[in-house]
Amino acid sequence: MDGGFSFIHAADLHLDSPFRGFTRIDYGDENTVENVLRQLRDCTFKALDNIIGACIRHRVDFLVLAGDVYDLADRSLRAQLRLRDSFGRLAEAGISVFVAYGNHDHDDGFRAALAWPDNVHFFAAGEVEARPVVARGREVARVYGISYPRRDVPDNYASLFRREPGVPFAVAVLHCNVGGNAEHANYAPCSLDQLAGAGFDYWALGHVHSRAVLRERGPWVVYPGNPQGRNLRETGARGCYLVRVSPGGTVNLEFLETDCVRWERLRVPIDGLATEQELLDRLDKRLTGLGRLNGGRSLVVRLELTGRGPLHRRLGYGAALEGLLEELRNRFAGPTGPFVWPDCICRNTAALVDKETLRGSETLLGDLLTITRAARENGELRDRLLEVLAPLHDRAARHIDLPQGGEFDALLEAAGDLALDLLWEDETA
Ligand SMILES: [Mn+2]
Repeated sequence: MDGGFSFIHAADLHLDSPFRGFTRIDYGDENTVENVLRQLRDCTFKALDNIIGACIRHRVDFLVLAGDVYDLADRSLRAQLRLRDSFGRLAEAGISVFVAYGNHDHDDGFRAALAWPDNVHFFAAGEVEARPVVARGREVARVYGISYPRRDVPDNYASLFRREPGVPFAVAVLHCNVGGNAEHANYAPCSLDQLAGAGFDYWALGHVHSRAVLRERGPWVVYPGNPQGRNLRETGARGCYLVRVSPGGTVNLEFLETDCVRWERLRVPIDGLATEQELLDRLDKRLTGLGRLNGGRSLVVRLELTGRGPLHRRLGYGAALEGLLEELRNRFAGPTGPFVWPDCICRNTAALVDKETLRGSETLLGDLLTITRAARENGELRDRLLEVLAPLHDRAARHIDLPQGGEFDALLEAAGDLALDLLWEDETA
């Protein structure tokens, strides 16, 4: 890039993650299970390979890793050796590497004594360091960063960053929680306003595993997310950002997918299906479609059956769900190659109930349906319900609003259905 430059921003590699959540492997051919487990064991490393490959292919000037490179502070030797070899490939290509450690790989943990190539800089713990990036004979950028000295960092590390005069483009590398994201530990807390006003051009963040561009330009504030999902909370495409900076300083971001095994959730309704064969056909179609959508990548899929129909009761007999699971695994995974692996099937279905006929009947269920309807249509009863709910709501007011109008109707309907399904199971079991 004449006059401009580029870099790749990644974070939260969690190399050598153990995949503890993945335990449901009890149905499936032994060699197939081994193939699935092997790919899961290797996928954080494969994602690293993909990042390195992208650096070389796009001829970037440097790579930034913003914390949690390793999964544990006691870094596995395997992970350290793989990382060193990967950085060696970048050294041969003349690409610099800047690494800041986060809460998972803080400075207090075990570290093997290895010789790292000269192109790599690990930021010191507890203080901000600055390193120039020189390309084609001049400094194109300066990279600032800080590592965690221990796991818990309650300090506002962002306040330690100071841009020096005369820096052409300033990148700040920090593992932190911006704006008190409740899904992640509140380490190195800071606010978006604070980052926006600190005088840098690009905040290369880590810690939050879902990618998010918190701010575009003036400055860019970016979480790339983790390059490889590790459990069902980390679904969908994962990767890193390729950041191109034009000679005039204009920044352009491109998301690059780097994950090898992808996690997905799939909801399949049983409505309108009468037989197990029809359900299998529907599941086959949906899983085939999902595999195609994800470019033939290996997938771990949590299947959820929803809706109403006669299959609800049939699937409750014996080990019907286990049988389905085994059949699907045999169809979609083998001893080699990419797989689509349903890790379990949740049955959140309900029986088909003819509500109108039931409502007219002199039964407990009939009464329940009559009361549910009255709660929606009778103003007095409705007000009384809202009164009863008010003190409950006071306690949760910070988290939810009191339901209004149509929302309240929908809740009443859902509550009535839930009560009906629970009683219906009891009565017909
Ligand atoms: Mn992390």
